[in-house]
Amino acid sequence: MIRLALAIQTPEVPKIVPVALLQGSFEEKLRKAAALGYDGVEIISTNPPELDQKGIKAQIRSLGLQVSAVASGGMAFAAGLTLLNPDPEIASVAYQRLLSLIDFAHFLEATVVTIGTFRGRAVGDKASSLQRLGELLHAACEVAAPKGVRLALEPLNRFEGDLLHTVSETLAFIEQVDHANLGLLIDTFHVNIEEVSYTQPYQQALAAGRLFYAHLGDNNRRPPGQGLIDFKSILATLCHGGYQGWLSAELLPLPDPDQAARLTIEYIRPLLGEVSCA
Ligand code: LER
Ligand code: MN
Repeated sequence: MIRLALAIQTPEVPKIVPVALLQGSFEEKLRKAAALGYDGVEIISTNPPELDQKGIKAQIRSLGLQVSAVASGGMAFAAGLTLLNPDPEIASVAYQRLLSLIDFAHFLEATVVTIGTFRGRAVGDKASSLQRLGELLHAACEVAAPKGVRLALEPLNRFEGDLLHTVSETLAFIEQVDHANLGLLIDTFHVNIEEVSYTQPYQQALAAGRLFYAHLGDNNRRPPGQGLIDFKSILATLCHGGYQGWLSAELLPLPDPDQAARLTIEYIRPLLGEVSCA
């Protein structure tokens, strides 16, 4: 079954993450997500040990929500931490924080930690940066695997990253890293910029058994239905390709953070029904 989530940030994140949704306190965000009919929340965190983790888990549970993933995007957007940071001390803190996101995901019974902007940019030549990234992700997967957590690596468009833009190059990289717990997060917004088809990247990732997670955002990064992307074809590909994971709204809070959340679910739920995947 495909389930719907939306990205919200936890209170310790030092700045507003530009693709986080909903307004109010963390508890209010959870209540709004549940009231809108979302199945879960994607939790953007930067430093989980600072949080009341037990309280958060209890709130999420009491509202009947699940945690779709713990997201690392806030590390880069709000905390200045990236895995390939040229400053080795920052890179080391970033890796330790990744381990804490894995622990947090395990605690919240989430099976995915996302790796998008958090990987950082190439330092020196791309080949050695990818080699380093592969080593770090393999080591993190070794920690994550016994906890039932998988890492979902996201191809990013050329304006936001300089490593791994397309699904096929990210898949080749993942196959080289060669860990069962490393797979793909495909974000419609990045697909629209980098790929030659809306559906072929999803088919390729599904055929390889590596599609772990999916982000939703239209070509202008507004809610689905507010732009040009053919979401019906994407949903049909996912549904008929046997995708059993989450679709998570990770997009600009336009026209405002609450309406963006509402517009997304009002557009996507019926479309899942139309492709016989409700
Ligand atoms: C950034 O554009 C993005 O799509 C996030 O998922 C990155 O972590
Ligand atoms: Mn994304």
